Amino acid sequence: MHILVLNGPNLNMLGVREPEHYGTETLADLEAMISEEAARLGITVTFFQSNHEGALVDKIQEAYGTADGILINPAAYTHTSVALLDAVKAVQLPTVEVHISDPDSRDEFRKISYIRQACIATVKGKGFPGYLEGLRLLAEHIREK
Ligand code: CA2
Repeated sequence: MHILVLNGPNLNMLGVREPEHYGTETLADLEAMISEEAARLGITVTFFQSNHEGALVDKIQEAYGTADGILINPAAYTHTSVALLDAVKAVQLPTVEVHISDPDSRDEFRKISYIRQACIATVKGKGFPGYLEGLRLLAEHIREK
C-alpha cells in the first residue's frame, strides 16, 4: 500500500514560529514520525510539501495510478481552494484531511473546509499524532475495500 502525504503552505515553518498552535517540532520530525508508523503498518509513504496551490494539484493528479490514498493537510488552502477539492474528486482516491490545530475553534474563516466533502475523514486538533490517526484510518479503509 502506498500513501501520498501532502502538506500545504507554511508547514515548512513548523517548529520555527507559532508554537502555541503548531508545537515545537519540525516538518522533518513530523515526516519521521509518520514514516515510523507507516513501517509498523507495512505501508510505503511519499512526502511532499509546497507553498503553491498548483504544485499540490499536480501532486494529487500524479497520485492517480501510483498511490492508494492521500493524507493531506492543505493548511490555508483548506479554507480557499476549490482547485484542491476538484483534484481530489478527480482522482477518486480515498483521502483524509488532517489539521494540527482545531481550525473550527479559531477564526471564523477557518470553519470552512472545501476539501472536506471529498474526504473519508477529518482529524483535527490532535497535533502531530493526528497524522498517525489519519494514516491508520486510510489503511483500514483501503484494506476493507
Ligand atoms: O492546524 C492546521 O494544521 C492548519 O491546517 C494549519 C494552517 C492553517 O491555515 C489552518 O487553518 C489549520 C497554517 C499552517 C501554518 O503553519 C505554520 C507553522 C509554523 C509557523 C507558522 C505557520
